[in-house]
Amino acid sequence: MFEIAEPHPLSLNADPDILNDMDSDLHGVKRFYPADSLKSPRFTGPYTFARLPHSRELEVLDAVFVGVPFDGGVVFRPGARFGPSAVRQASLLLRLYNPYLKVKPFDVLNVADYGDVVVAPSSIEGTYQRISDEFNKILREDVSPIVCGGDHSITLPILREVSVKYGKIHVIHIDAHLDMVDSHFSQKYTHGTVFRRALEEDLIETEGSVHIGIRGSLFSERELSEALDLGFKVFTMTNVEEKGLEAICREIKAALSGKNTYLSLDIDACDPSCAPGTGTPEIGGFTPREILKLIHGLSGLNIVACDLVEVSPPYDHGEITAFLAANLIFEMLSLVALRSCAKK
Ligand SMILES: [Mn+2]
Repeated sequence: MFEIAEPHPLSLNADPDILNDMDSDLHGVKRFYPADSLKSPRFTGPYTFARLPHSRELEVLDAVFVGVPFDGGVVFRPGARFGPSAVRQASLLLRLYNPYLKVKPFDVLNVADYGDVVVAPSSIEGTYQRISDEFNKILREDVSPIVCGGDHSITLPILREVSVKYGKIHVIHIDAHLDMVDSHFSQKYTHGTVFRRALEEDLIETEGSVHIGIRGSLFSERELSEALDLGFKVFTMTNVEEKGLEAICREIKAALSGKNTYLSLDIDACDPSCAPGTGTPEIGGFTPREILKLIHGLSGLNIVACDLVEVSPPYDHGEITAFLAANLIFEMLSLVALRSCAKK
């Protein structure tokens, strides 16, 4: 069984009269809440994540949802530039309480939708500069970014800024792929090279860092062993099947307890039957129940920032990928909220 924390008193302390007001005042502190869907229908805009207010007032915020609509790093199917808008749209049904993790994230954290980074669609270098500038601002104000991509190449400049703030960072990388290729078509910066570049730039503390969900055909018989040589622990889907998620989560938690950790979730970790809208689908992935179990199994870790990447709406069907992604981002936000509870 997982150890899931009892509700923290801070997670349950909102005044019910002001709960849900978009821009309330609680004991003189400006508070942000999702719009009340009992007062205004969910499909009335503007469309922000979970119907939160749009704000860049970093000085009063604890966490922000940030869209990074860039897909210039893909090597196969594009479309992830439309990920943030589809995820916002699919997030309109999110409510206030997380019963799995027993936390009300919007009571614990002042959260707003920061809007999108203004990327440069034709330039990965230009986009990286803009991502760095924006995340430098966010992190400098002690605000936790909850990021929605975009393809996986956006994670590198975010990791650069996270390591400026926290030093070398531990990474939990949930993905069908290792994303440790040296280059694609002689290009060093793609969505498949991101963790190799991050290691070369000395951004990641490899001891305790993990790739989980790895599966599918590989570039060579050495790809997996080379990744292991670079220092991450690897849990393939076969390992998941044999060991079980509970044992794996226990192992990850034992290694990363108390350590500053970045959580990066590529939606292609999930099976194409429940997440078809992505750039590089691989069969045999996590079901929604399994990915929830994995995320809940990480509760209690010191997650300082996180991303969910590679949602490609043009390849989605009936918004199923976007709905899955929106809900997984709510779970990740809840992990960040629990970290904040533990610190108070
Ligand atoms: Mn990836």
